Amino acid sequence: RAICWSLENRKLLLSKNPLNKHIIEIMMSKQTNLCVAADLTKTSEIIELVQKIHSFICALKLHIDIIEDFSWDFITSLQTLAQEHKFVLFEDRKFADIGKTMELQLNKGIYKISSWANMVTVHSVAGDATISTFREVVENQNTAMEGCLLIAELSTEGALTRDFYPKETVEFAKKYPNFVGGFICQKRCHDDPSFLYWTPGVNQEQRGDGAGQQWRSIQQAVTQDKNDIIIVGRAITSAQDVKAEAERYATAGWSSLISRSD
Ligand code: BMP
Repeated sequence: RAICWSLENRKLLLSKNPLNKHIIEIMMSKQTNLCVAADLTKTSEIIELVQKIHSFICALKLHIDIIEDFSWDFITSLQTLAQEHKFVLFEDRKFADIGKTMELQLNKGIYKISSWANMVTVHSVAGDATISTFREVVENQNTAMEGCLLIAELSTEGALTRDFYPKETVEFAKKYPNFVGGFICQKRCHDDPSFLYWTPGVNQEQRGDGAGQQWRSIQQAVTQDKNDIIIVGRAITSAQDVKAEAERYATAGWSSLISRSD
């Protein structure tokens, strides 16, 4: 039987995973599959950005370690905005170490990521035992964490995430369906609609940044490559009119998603 990939059809399946349940509800009620990458280095810049774009996003992706004036007030402000305007806080930490070290990086240090991030990225390179340790930590503690995404494929030129790599990553995810919500990938890397497929490397105007990043259009990312959620950074954050650009990406992203034929 053919799988139907419409969100409506996948809702029940997706809702078995706590992270995906949260995301799908936001996506459907706000009609957006846009995640903005807020790669800015000042807390005030991030807050200003969110104030402009909150209606158009399902997730706000951060690299907390690039912020120069980190504070707990900043986290509280983000949490208030996320609660009020319904989006998830996504820390793109790309954990990639032994389980014990990942646990320390998740819970300790300056940022105490697990105390506020609803989701994080995890590399599959260290093997699935590390993912299982990670899951245990999250399940046995009182954290903000709802789940994670595994990095199946990177967007950069020459990335080693090819050949067997995405496939083996999918095998790891299948072992922890309650914890792994989906993948960071370029092309939909699995035929299971209970995962969400998130894709960076999206820009309507430019094709590369001269530093290895490879961009393609929303149409390519969603219609051809069959991803669900687009992750967009500079195309929006560097725009003259940030709000209008966020709206343009959200509208185009959503219409590509809902008009996809499979
Ligand atoms: P931009 O749209 O400005 O290129 O930003 C893309 C964002 O997605 C960055 O935050 C980057 O860290 C992240 N990212 C990526 O570009 N490619 C990947 O394969 C994985 C990522 O997390």
